[in-house]
Amino acid sequence: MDNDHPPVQLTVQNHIALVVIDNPPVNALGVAVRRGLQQAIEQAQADANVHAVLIVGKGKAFIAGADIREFGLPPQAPALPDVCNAIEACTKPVVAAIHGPALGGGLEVAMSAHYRVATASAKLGLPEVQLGLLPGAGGTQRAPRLVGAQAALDMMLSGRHVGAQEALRMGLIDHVATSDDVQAEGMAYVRHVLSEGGAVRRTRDQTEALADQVKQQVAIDAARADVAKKRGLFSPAKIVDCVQAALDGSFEGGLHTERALFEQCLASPQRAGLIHSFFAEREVLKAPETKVAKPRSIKEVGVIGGGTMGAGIAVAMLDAGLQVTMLERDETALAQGITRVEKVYDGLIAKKRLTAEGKAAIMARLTGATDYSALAQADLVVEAVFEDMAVKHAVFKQLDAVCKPGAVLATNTSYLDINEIANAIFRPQDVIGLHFFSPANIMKLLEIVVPAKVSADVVATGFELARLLKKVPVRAGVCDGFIGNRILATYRTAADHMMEDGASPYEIDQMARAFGYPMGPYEVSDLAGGDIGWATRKRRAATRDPKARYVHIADNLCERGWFGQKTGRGYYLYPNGARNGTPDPEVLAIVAEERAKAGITPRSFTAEELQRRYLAAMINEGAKVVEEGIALRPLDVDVTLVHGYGFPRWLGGPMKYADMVGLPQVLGDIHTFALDDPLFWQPAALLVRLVEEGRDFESLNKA
Ligand code: T1G
Repeated sequence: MDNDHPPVQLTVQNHIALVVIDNPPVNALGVAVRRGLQQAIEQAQADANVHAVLIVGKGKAFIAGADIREFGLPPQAPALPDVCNAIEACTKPVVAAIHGPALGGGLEVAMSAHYRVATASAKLGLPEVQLGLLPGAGGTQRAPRLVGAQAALDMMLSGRHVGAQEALRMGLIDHVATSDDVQAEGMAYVRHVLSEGGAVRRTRDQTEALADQVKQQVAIDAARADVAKKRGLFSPAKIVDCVQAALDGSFEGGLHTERALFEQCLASPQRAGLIHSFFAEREVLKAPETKVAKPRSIKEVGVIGGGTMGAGIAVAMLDAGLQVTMLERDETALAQGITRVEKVYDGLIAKKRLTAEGKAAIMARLTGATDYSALAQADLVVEAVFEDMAVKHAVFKQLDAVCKPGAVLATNTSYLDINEIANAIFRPQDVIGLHFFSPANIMKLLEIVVPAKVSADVVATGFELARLLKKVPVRAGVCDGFIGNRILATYRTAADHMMEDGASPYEIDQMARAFGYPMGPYEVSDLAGGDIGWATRKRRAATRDPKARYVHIADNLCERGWFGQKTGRGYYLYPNGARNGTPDPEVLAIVAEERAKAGITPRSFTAEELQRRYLAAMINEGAKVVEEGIALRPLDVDVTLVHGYGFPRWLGGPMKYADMVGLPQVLGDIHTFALDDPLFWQPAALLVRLVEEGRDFESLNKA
């Protein structure tokens, strides 16, 4: 912070102390801002010429919250709770005028003021729970006193943003401004307060919203029961405890409880994981090409293929407001593709999340075609046709002939060599991989696969498309499986090895769920369809290392047509189309049979060993993917596994998790496991080097 640009400026105008927070880009409450705020309040308090105080934020936000980068570092005074208490203790009325985000500590500052006014652009919220934390500057005590336990718990447990009108209705603010001039509106409201006598209305003294103790307790009990149902996160239950303290005890007592529980959340690995995810999800947007090239315009897009993937991609494009042409080989297939799109919107209508008119307006932007000439004006075309190189070549040959110059030509292939596709046409510079995940209109991850000859502005266009589609983009290099599927293949193989060595598929799935995955690898296989992995194994058979261990169990099930949910059985039984599978004794007999064929005497595994092997394989392959430049940084692997493969976001991703466990331990595990399979457990050179140098994966994220 340079001195001639202090992050908090105080001027006095007509007896009103104007406190402007100016800490770009979002007025985060770093230590300099906290000091500046505290000094401003002290100065206003001491100045007899000052009759009232107005706090506003400069730029696009009131205050976005505490400076998230400070967490995990030694705390620096003044602590935010003390700043908030000082604001509240001012003997002159303090008004907070809010525009844009007032989040976390930002809203806590506003709630410690005596009055709040907001413009239409205001976004008020207490999203600390999304960082593994809780409002730690009085928010858990002041919010219930303003809006009651129910509304306060809803805000704190969801982290959602509340607009100005809803905030007014809740009692969170006192007035909605009629213009966007937040400073003028704030000044007008201060004059209104002074004209009404200028009372100092301390939030800690508000009791009305908590008056009906029975009703408040019912809300707290309901929230506690709801939190108990949701596994995984640590801080929600602590938030409920804080609101209980607000109901039961004194304000100071409640602050004491809040501080103690905030410290517990701060110390939790979930805070480290979630904050890592917060920044990683922003870092992945900054691919090198996006810094040197502007994206091409995207208004009209073409989707080739109306199957599950093609229809899902078409819905994602339609949801982004784009004009979409779906191309299929004939009218029958086209009709089926359009029906798949319609079914998605009919489902939303059934859930009352879309009206029939809304659906009609969306479908009006979808055009069907069976002739490539319909794509002549498309700005971008993505193909989602059969995963066969000859088919891809035929599609791109047509696109090369028909599409306008500068059209971006994308493939959704999940493993084929995109360089080979690009080199087969006359404009390889326009070819890129856009790897969507099924269901493509739901899954957030979009791997943007960068072939050798693609131009930088086409890569930038891929990132722009991700922004339009509200996807999480990760830049990936070309290899079999790019980032996610390549790592998945490795940790799935590790699971198969453990299954053949003595663990049941059900124990392995249970381990993954206990770690925080929504499903284990065999449940995932049954959901996606075992035939997909089977096709991959058959494809790779010719090039598979004959010395590599190969487990036949999955093939054995597939040869019986046991693909999973879609065939009524896979690793689990799904009687009468049940969604939740039940373990199948016949599968266990097949596993035993395959063990015998392989000459293996089964042994038992502890849940901990299952987890360490599963994660060591994932981390080791992730290190290889970074080492080879397929992923730019370890954080790109983290974002991929979190947003495409169910890795628990509160642990930050496999590479962040490895840093938290300690790379020496991970490498030690790999060396131990290599004793019985040196080929599969070859340690990544990058991992070995980092351990030798005493560094971690995070050190590569910063580079
Ligand atoms: N601290 C530090 N940096 C932040 C930040 C924060 N709170 N919020 C945003 N940034 C950075 C972000 O990394 C990015 O940096 C740039 O600002 C623009 O962000 C004690 C404990 C405010 C809605 O959780 O939700 O208060 O990439 O790309 O899309 O009780 O940022 O440019 O280098 O997201 O316009 C609670 C988090 C903190 C709000 C703006 N507050 N931020 O969205 O821009 S904990 C939050 C957001 C706390 C107290 C507790 C969003 C936004 P770079 P952006 P945006």
